[in-house]
Amino acid sequence: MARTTKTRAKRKSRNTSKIKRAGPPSPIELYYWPTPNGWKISIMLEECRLPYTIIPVNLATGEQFKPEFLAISPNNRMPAIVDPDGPGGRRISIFESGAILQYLGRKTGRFYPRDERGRVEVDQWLFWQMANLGPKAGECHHFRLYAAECSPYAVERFSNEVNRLYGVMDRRLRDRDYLAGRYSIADMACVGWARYWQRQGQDIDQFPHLKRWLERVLARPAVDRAIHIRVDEASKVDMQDPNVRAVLFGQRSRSSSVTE
Ligand SMILES: N[C@@H](CCC(=O)N[C@@H](CS)C(=O)NCC(=O)O)C(=O)O
Repeated sequence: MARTTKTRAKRKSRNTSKIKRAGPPSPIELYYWPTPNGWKISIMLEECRLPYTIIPVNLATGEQFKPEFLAISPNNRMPAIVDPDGPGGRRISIFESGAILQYLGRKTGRFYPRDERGRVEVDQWLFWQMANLGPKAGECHHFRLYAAECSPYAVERFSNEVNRLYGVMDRRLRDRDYLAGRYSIADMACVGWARYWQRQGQDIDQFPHLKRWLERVLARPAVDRAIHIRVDEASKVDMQDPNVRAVLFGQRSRSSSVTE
């Protein structure tokens, strides 16, 4: 896998020359491709100013199926991270963007409240994204943009679901700036999907509170940096290329124990 390095400078430390300091934190390895799920983690890393290295996982050529990637992400999906300074000072690997966000929130104490009530608020909206907005918007993109044949039923079904979910968000945001009150990992999980409302056949003006939230979150410098990380190979992908489509669509179990 190609490796691009993007390491944030360590923040200035106070002058404590007599105190022996540990070295700079080892960069977190982010297995990444520029999609709404990948952005969740690049946003959190940028917001926390954690040092990290991007390891592109070229989904178009099937790098998600390489044994070394499956060893850390058995569902053949990115994002995944490896933190060399995990619990107990030992390396840890994590897959599933929601689990990664919670881990980074606990590790840094940022964007994920410590008090139980605050944490439950964030968890509800994070899980809502993982179980609803992400999967439904993903299918919406698939049937509207990538499906080989137009399936009006599927397009209507998933466009309606996204519309319903945007209505849920809009109501939630009527009397608060962010999904869980303060800006949190729940907002980071949702913004990459919501910014594609046009691709999902939606009219953002139907959702004024969601629209303002989207503008607010996208205006954050860390979010702007995170969603514009350039991965050269990704900009060359042609989703109409039969080889790419063969990798991405129609995946079935690859377990050797499965017989057809
Ligand atoms: N629930 C997973 C979903 C991740 C996911 O669907 N990633 C997509 C890109 S957005 C992927 O890696 N696709 C690879 C493939 O379809 O083979 C998460 O949130 O981490």
